[in-house]
Amino acid sequence: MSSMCIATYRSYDDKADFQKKALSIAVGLTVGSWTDLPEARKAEMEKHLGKVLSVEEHVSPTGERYADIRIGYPDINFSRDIPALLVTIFGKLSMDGRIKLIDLDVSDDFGSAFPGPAFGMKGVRELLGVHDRPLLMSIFKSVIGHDLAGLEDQFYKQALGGVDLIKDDEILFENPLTPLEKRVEVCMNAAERASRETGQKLLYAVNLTGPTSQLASQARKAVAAGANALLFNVLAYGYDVLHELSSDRSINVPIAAHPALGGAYYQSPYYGIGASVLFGKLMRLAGADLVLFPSPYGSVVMPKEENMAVKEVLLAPSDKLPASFPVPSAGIHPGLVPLILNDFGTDVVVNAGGGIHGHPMGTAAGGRAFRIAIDATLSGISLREAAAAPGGEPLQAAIDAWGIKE
Ligand code: 1AE
Repeated sequence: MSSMCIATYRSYDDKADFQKKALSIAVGLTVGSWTDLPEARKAEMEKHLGKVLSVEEHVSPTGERYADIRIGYPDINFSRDIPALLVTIFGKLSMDGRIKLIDLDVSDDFGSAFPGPAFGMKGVRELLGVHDRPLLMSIFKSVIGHDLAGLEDQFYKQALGGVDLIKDDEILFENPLTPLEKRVEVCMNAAERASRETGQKLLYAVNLTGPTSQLASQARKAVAAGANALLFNVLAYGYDVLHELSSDRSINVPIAAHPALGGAYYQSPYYGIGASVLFGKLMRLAGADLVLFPSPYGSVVMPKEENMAVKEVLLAPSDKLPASFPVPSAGIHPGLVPLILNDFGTDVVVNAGGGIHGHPMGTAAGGRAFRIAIDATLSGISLREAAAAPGGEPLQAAIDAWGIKE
């Protein structure tokens, strides 16, 4: 059999003949029509024809009929780029009734066009010199309308708390008060000052924004100004843009993929693209070094099963693609650290904005509270015990503010 990419769909339908439906997808998204073709033409077209690999029918706990349908798409039908693949397997079909793309396996041949993350989890750890614990990321909050001095001050306070990475808020775009290169300069300056105090290295993921045609040159400007990481709103631009940026050797810094717009794709059980494909397979294939997505515990919630599926995909051992760092995010506070570490182990970036800046003792104490919570959890010590120990005040204040989720 020729090399194929395999898409798995979940189709809900009260009455459909799912075998027939599967066949119509396999034919309709490849050769268009089959039974009407003369025999000689069929022989020529066979190599382009999609294959129904399996159809598993089920009834949901609420009594709804659905089927999981696997279709193989011959690689010969599309070029080696993610837009071509997505349009083939889920272009028109995505609008054709209750059907969701829940899994995707690309062939070795298709995958060979994608080196994946340039740094990946291992490379990010190497840049920071941290190999044995989860990383901590802090998010700028209150960025719009602030000037450079305001951002520098915010950055310094975050860095003093012992965070490993600081990312721009995803809603900070090019603006006259804090233009990209100036922002990088002042923030990297603050990073250096804080480093002298903490002894820690730090990555600053500056938000890469603007028209697609200018992204690569903006990224190069950011790197030339000293940026050592980028944040990128991947779904607003498309996976192919991430792929272009991550495989551009002149943009030699890790890229953190922000999940903005993701809810429009993955949240419905009936429509869209499953979280493990959206934030997992496609982000890793396209080269995201770190991938942000909601956790099961914070303010924006993703069901635990989906969350763990994203994790598995990002971290799955592979001799072809480096692992991407999972970054469960949104509404994270120190009282959630044991749950997150229980789910992810040490291969995770704990990421918080409000949970750091909103700390009752201030931003730097917010970072410290997280670091104490992470160290305690790794040592098997409860948060309450760690908070009561000498130096545990920042954690105690965080627990008083936000509690501990069991
Ligand atoms: C899912 C993305 C989370 C994010 O980007 C963000 O800004 C979170 O902020 P907090 O931690 O909820 O304040």
